[in-house]
Amino acid sequence: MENKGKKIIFSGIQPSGNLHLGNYIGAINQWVVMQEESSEKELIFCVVDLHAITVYQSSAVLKEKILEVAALYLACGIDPKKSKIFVQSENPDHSYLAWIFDCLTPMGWMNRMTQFKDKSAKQKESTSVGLFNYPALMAADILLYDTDYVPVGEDQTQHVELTCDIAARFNRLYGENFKLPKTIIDRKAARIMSLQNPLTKMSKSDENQDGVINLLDAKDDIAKKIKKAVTDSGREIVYEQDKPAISNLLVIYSKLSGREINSIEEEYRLKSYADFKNDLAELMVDVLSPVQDKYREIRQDAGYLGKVLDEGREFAVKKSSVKVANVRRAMGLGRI
Ligand code: ATP
Ligand code: LTN
Repeated sequence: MENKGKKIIFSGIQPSGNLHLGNYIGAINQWVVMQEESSEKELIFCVVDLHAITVYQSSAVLKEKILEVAALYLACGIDPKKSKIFVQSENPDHSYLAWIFDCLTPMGWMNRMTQFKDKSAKQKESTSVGLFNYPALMAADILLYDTDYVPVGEDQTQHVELTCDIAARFNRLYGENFKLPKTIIDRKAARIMSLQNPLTKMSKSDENQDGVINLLDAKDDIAKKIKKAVTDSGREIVYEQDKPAISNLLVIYSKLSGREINSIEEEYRLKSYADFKNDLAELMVDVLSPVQDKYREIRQDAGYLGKVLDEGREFAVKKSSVKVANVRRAMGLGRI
């Protein structure tokens, strides 16, 4: 399909736990940068609660986390005057189109998804069919809005590629209805690693929370987690392939300060790990404190958050209902 007019950007995060520094650096920060660039675009950010329930969530916690994630989008700099925010399950078109994609996607394509392999290994016998089909719902999220760009961390690139395969298959079988999206990745920030195991990514569902800096962590906890962060053998503060722990800390420092890694290496050439960690903890608190203050302000104003999410839902439903009607017509579904 031809790209006409505004470019459309779509992304989402699951309300399945605490948002952390990996989500911030790898995803939300990119969204804010795109939002502030001058070119004409439509930005849509979703709280993907239907994705979250692919593993069990207690209803009381889920309800709270949906509002927490939405408020954190705003606190991190997503501006409702420039971007739309909505909750996925409030627009039924997502699950409708996901079912259609389930019917269109060969099992073999889904079988290749590495995230399913990783997550199902942790779930064991309680793995749900929904966790397996998860990428079809993600494809629906993206394709409903004629998305051009999907800004995500590296772990999601395979899902966006599958989205393109599903779109192309639909277009071949039923006519051109879907635009093929592109992933947008900030290569240097795409994979922030656990502070306790720099070979695995920082993740909401990590059992060892010492390795995860949450956006709402208290100052003291941030300092403790940085202090405890594992380091590599040797004493140099340098970015090198065989030094994954200190390299990860340097990437985090660079992303939070906006400084190049080599200028940070130069500053700490004659200093110790302890000096570096103290300064990193201070920098992190400086960046996260204003986000936390703004978050508290927004959470106290339920009316404001509700209004932002209502407007987002109205916008989303208006747009997606046209797409779903076209899809039904193309497929011969119902009496449309
Ligand atoms: P879970 O552990 O439940 O899978 P998660 O921490 O991986 O959660 P998601 O909701 O799956 O978080 O991810 C939201 C966004 O944040 C996605 O774009 C994802 O690529 C990005 N992201 C998640 N973790 C990292 C990370 N460690 N580094 C960079 N980006 C990340
Ligand atoms: N699968 C993504 C979350 C997600 C998403 C999307 C991201 C669901 N739908 C659409 C971008 C676009 C994840 O981060 N785990």
